[in-house]
Amino acid sequence: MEKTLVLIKPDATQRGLASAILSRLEKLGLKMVAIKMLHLDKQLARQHYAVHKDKPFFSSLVDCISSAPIVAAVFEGYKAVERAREVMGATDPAKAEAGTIRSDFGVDIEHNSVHGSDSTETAEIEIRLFFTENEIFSS
Ligand code: IDP
Ligand code: MG
Repeated sequence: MEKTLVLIKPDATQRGLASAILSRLEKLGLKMVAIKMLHLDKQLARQHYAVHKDKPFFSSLVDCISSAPIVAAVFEGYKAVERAREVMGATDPAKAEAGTIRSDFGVDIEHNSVHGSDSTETAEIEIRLFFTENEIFSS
């Protein structure tokens, strides 16, 4: 079954939005098969966002995601990657469709409340960064 990594970013955990965001993903019919709260160190933050290492916002992004605890979760289901990103909305909350997580909860393009893997290949790599095999309760 297809899996995707979801991160609830510091801006959202700090405003008490974690359960509301998890609930939106569950309402899609996606099944939560792993979850943990953790405070990312800069090294793991840099690894997770390695694809953006040459972007001007990279160091600010790393600071941001490691500024407070996050919730990491794995969701599983039909087209999990695409459907999770759909309900998250566009990267910039100002451009995200109404009713999406980022439109409703995001603050700005950097503090946009959630991360979702962008392909099944990326999902596999990202899930391995955050979870061991026996932390995933996949059917
Ligand atoms: P995504 O999260 O929608 O996949 P990406 O382009 O992969 O978007 O960017 C990763 C994260 O980097 C975004 O979620 C956002 O937090 C941050 N980001 C993206 N573009 C900008 C920008 O132009 N300025 C500041 N932060 C940005
Ligand atoms: Mg991305």
